[in-house]
Amino acid sequence: MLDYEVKWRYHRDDMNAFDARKIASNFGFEDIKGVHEISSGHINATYSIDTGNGRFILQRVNTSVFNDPGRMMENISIVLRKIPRLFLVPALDGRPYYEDGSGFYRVYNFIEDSITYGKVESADMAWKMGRALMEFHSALSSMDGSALYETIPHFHDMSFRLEQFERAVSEDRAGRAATVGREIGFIRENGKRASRISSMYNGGLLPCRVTHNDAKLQNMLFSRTTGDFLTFIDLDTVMPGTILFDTGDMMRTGCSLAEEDEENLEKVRFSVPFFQAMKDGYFSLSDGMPADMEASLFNESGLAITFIMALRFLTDYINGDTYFRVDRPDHNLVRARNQMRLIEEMEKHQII
Ligand code: ADP
Ligand code: GN1
Ligand code: MG
Repeated sequence: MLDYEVKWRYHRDDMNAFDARKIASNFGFEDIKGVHEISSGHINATYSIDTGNGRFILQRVNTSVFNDPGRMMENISIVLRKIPRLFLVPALDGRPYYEDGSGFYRVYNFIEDSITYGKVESADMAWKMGRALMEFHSALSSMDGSALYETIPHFHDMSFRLEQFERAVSEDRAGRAATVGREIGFIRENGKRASRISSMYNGGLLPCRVTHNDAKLQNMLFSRTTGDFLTFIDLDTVMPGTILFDTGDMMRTGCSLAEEDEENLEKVRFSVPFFQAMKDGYFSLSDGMPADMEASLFNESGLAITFIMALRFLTDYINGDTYFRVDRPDHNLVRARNQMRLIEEMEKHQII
């Protein structure tokens, strides 16, 4: 069986099929009143569990994506000391996770009154996003980036991602490459200019800091009642990086008027007012951060990260959907096209 077929099965059949009640007992929860699947993330399997002591988030970590989850949990434990509201519930043996032959599991407190969004709804919300990201960066700015373990090596390394892409095209394991010639052309035409930030970071021209690396809107929790930002979640990729990886992800997901997988490209428009508000929010708290070089590349970070997502979604489509959770066969292709359109929109508005 081909490797990608095994992973497809993992996503399709097995991904969410763990016995949450049984696993929860290893964290001391015996009286589970309800279990609800949350399927908005693309990587892990997530449930909310209602217990006699309140609600919690139980996750099975995707260990084909995170190869050393024990070390990843060490990173997360360090970072959580600096982040308000979110904490891990230890397993009965005291470790911040439980592991057996069926998988690798962890429990977080459930952030009550929280909501996540697939797209920004107002300039005020965009401002709050910007401010929240700067608060996150500032909270971690005293830490030495290189002290953290790299949970996914080369995660934002554009040359590496372009190599993976070219390999996927030449192997063409799912027989899809011939149907996406236009999209392959887009990647090849724009790869070089979109690589600038990644090359500068690899060349030591940008500070190595502790960054989130998945700072998309859906990984930010807001209050349902006040609309205020509550916390970042999904800390699995917190590791050394440049803050531009995060500002780019914030732009990618916070300035588009459509969700990442909107199929109707007419709806994929870049909001200049949201962008201005987000930027104002980010720079409303400067705190000696970012450095001039980082600040000058803020707009370009939107290109870098939107491009890397177009590239990764298209690569996954060509590989036969081995990585991101998909709900339908063309899901990754739709996402890739959506991101390409967003880049065109950034150009149209002379943001990049
Ligand atoms: P993935 O790595 O698969 O993206 P996430 O950690 O982002 O998984 O979690 C998936 C979803 O679960 C989030 O988008 C959010 O809706 C919800 N979620 C995760 N952690 C919490 C939490 N501590 N409190 C409330 N909701 C949460
Ligand atoms: C994945 O786990 P989730 O859904 O928050 C992915 C990110 C992508 C994002 C695109 C570990 O994030 O890199 O930007 O999908 N996470 C990983 O929505 O690959
Ligand atoms: Mg997530």
